[in-house]
Amino acid sequence: MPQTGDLILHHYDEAPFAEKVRLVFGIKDLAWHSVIQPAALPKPDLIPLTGGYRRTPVLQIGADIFCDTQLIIAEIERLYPLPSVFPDGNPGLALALGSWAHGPYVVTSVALYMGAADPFAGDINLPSHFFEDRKKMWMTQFDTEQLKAKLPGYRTRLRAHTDFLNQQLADGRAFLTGDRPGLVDLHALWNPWFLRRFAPADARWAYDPYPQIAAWEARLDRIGHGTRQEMAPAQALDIARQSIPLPACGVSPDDPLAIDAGTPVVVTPSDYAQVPVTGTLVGTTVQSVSIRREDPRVGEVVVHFPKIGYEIVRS
Ligand SMILES: N[C@@H](CCC(=O)N[C@@H](CS)C(=O)NCC(=O)O)C(=O)O
Repeated sequence: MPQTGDLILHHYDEAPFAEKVRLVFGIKDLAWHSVIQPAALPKPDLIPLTGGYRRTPVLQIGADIFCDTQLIIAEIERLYPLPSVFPDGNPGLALALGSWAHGPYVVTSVALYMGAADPFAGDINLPSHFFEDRKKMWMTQFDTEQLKAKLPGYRTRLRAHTDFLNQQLADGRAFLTGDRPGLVDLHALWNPWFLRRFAPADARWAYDPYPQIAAWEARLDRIGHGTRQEMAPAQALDIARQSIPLPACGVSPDDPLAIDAGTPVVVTPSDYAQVPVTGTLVGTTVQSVSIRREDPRVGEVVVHFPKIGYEIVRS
């Protein structure tokens, strides 16, 4: 039976951003509930929780909904600090590296996949409208129709990004920041994990020359995902409905946002999948923003977003 405070991850198995969180569960040896959501729109069992945010993964704890791996991983680290995802004691650097990972690094591999002659070359289970869905979703980063001529540029940049990994692994260390795995590894794993599944030929080209990368990937793979238990989407929605969101942390009067608690606001990703989410501002921290929403299926929920990568304006 699920308990109050249980970790419920909305994801799908092929999602590389979700793999980051699954590996955090593995590093911390946590038990969690897995709710499989569609890989492409529509997502009728996710949107009642998020109010429109469609990206994967989303973490649910009762009626609190955490969007974006930046915030999801920070929240898991706060709740379960040991073993830390900052094993070398550099949390600020590891978190800041998210802006590299979620920006130029990820976009490079996604462009290679989207621009491939056969974008379904991998042996993965995706809906038939996946590619069309992603074309629209990535429109703010690149025009898929124009990608072919740009692939050499993306390839040469991928090699430059990969060189960062090789520089870290050059002294024979097991993980990127030392002998224990952490968030920096999870940021860097994104591209090889994604390309090996979605564009195997590009992955072979990119990583076969570097056996140290394959050995590092295998070490990360051995961490596993903690203890996963499947949950039906309807059960997760019922849990949200039966739960009360945790008390809001309030809005600091010196937050440069200068929006009072109780004000209707809209929060929108600023990079891609720019679907606005409307709610009432109930809290901000230096890193996050929280809004309360009502939904006929799940009742009152509080949705939490990181500030970095999101636009917050009065509605
Ligand atoms: N910045 C977000 C990015 C998440 C993201 O782009 N996830 C991909 C899947 S791995 C996605 O949402 N694709 C569209 C979808 O699942 O609907 C995060 O860190 O969570």
